[in-house]
Amino acid sequence: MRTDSSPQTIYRKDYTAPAYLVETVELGFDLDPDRTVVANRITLRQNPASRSHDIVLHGEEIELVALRMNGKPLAPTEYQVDGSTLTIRKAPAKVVLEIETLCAPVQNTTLSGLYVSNGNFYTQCEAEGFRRITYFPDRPDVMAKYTVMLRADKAAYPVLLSNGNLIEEGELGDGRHYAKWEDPFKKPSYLFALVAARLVCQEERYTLQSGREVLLQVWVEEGNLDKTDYAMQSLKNSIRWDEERFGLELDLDRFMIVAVGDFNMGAMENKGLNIFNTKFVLANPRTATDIDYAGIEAVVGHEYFHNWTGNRVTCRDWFQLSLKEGLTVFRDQEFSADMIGTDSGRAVTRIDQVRTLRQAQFPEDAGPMSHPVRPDSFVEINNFYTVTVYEKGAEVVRMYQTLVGRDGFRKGMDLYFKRHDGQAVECDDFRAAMADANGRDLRQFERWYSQAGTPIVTARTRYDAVKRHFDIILSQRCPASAGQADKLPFHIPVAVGLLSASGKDLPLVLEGGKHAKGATTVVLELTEQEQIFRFRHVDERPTPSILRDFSAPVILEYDYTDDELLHLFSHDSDPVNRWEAGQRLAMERLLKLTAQVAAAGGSDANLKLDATFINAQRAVLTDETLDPAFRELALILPSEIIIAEQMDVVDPQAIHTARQFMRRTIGAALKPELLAQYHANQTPGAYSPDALSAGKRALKNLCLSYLMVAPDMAELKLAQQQFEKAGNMTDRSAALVSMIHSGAEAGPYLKNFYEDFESEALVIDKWFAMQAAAPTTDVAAVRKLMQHPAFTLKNPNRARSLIFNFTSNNPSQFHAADGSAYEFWAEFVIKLDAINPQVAARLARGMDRWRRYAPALQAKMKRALEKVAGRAKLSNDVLEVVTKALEN
Ligand code: B3K
Ligand code: ZN
Repeated sequence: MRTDSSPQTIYRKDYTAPAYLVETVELGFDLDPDRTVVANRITLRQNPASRSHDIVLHGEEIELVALRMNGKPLAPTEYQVDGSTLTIRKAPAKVVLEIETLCAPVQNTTLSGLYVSNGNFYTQCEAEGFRRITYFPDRPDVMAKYTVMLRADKAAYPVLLSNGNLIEEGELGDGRHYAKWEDPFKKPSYLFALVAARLVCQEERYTLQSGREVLLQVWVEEGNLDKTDYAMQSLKNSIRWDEERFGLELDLDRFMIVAVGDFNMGAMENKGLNIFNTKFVLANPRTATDIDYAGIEAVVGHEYFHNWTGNRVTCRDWFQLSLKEGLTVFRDQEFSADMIGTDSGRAVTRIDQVRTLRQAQFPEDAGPMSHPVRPDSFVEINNFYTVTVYEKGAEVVRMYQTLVGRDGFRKGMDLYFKRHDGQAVECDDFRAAMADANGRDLRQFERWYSQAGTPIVTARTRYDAVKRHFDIILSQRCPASAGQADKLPFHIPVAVGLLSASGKDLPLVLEGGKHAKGATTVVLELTEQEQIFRFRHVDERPTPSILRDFSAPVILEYDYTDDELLHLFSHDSDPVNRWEAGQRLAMERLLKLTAQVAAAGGSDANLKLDATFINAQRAVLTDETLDPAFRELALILPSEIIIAEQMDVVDPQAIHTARQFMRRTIGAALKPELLAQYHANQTPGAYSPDALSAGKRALKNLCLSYLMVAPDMAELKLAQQQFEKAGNMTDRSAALVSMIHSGAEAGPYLKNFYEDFESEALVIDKWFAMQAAAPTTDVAAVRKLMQHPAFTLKNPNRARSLIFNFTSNNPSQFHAADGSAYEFWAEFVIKLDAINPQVAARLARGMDRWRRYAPALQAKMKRALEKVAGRAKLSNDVLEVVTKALEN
């Protein structure tokens, strides 16, 4: 909680090297929920790179019991405590500090530091949680070797885990026992972890490609051992993949994953002891959907890949967060794509990434919390674990690969590790490794790290039939963002292909280009404000396919005609652009329909959808040469949030009405085809989460949702039967969602679902989430759901399932004209802030785009923001978000 009046802003430019480096850390824990004693013995030595002799330690919400330097107790006059820092001035060059502190894990509802979940102890230290455990120079550029002694009651906490290797364990008498762990690798404090719990594990000995054997464990609460197979399989796949793709081997003899039900985010890459939200570990066909399975694979991979990108090479300071996160997201994306293995499967993962960017990152880049991939300042670092740092950061890493090729990228990675293994470095060091390993000048590329905002690339084309030239003229601009009025040109790779009238790719001859003969996609490098690219020997006016595979995180403007888009939608060999053409066709129409609804006072009575569009949808739906997964993506209309981003003044109800009209019209017009595909894409037999089966289920369930927009008796029956007969959670929950969304009486089915899964927390989260996001659920209904005995604000998954799904995924209800949902938002930001500031700050972000709404809504949103901002007791986390939202 804020104690002083104004929160402090930290600037990247103010970085100074630590005055002291830590060599070894010995931690002793006497674990007790109410009163845990932490003994910490650190050896420090003055850092020759610094001139200061002041030892600066961080500590928060802990009670200092004893402090000794080089064996002698320090009197309170020999050090200063100021807020959360403890300073020992003019210390000797070599120092041993012995620090004893107390904390109360059971009272720690922030889930940062040492806390209790369902009676067990867990830690979360990134970014600055270690200081809630003991006094320490809690900054990522201080890397040290750790030895950890854990002592606890044996009956209550039979399992004692920490980083690295178990070197000793035994009994202490009076029912207590101990375990001593040693991590052979130097690490920053944010990677420290301990678990003391009643847990069971699935374990396996696994042989690395080098022949070395390692022990893999997945730890869960009793009763969940039937849900660990997929996480274990994903872990083994990750280990293998990193060996094969990047030559990176697991450096430990033991690697553990622990699942915990109360967790602020997805998972945490603590060295050798990854701690996971149960959501990204536990799965069996009965309880988990295809999306859950894919999430487990991605997050297990992500945390495992951090072992090299993040742990072995870490960040110098938190401004460099994307150095590890952007790179590791890119790695997990590539891993998931390689696991599917087919080109079309890879494209489906790419399309999903583009959707995430548009749904969440582009709005962030255009809103009050906009920041560069490498931010220049922050108040609370936890607010900067964002889609910009993660997903846009991954796009930036992907662009290196696009520019230097896959082999070149590997060379860059190799050089990066050769130079920086064991170090804490900057984003610039990664860029330098990529440049040097490939003999490329990547200086201008730095602007992707320093400039915020989504660049807009505008394309124009001209064809000279006589000279047989086709020119693509690309220009770029980037809108002003918070604190950055003018932007310099970015280095943008724009992958391009040209389609003939018959829909075939033309072989390309780019003037001055160095591409292979006969290439049908080339990467244009846009580095100036405007550039002309000329293709020669072009026999007919082609249809350009620009930004293939979404080669850069930009908004592409090109005046496509409907005919060109239809041509691309049926022929583009690049699946991402093929999908994109469909999205453009839909978006144009959705925007027009939305305007018509608004003009008609909200009515959809006179709306029309052209046959051309419906026929194009029909063609994709029934094209058996296309993967079901691709067809599903091609048929999903842009979300209400993505539509909103295209409008100067957002009218959420009109958007919803227009989109629903479009879905209803497609559902009615394509009824026979939807039904046929529904039946053709069944997946009988044992459930398997593989991409082909998941794609079939996705397409089938999309068909069902279209049929259920305005269902007749037969369609209702279809959904009910699917619900009753489903052999897996994907089909069961899809059927239930389609019923809830149709407005049909879903009550008995909801009840049945709840009773079946009452003891499965993750499924009950789904139960809340599907109701919260239904356009038929208003704020009153959400408040009623909050009265349900299964609801609690204290568990982040539960709070997110109901509150966040309502405020973020139910725009037409969240923006109800009377502003009642905004009041609800303010109330729960405040309530959550008292429990868990990190979770509260995420909820606070829900009002970021308030300036884009009609004046009447804006005024109500502003009032809600001011209500939160005006609270006397507010965390820095929430304060930063609402202050920035209210700033001009
Ligand atoms: N590194 C952690 C995120 C920590 C968030 C701290 N507020 C998970 C990840 O990105 O792998
Ligand atoms: Zn990460």
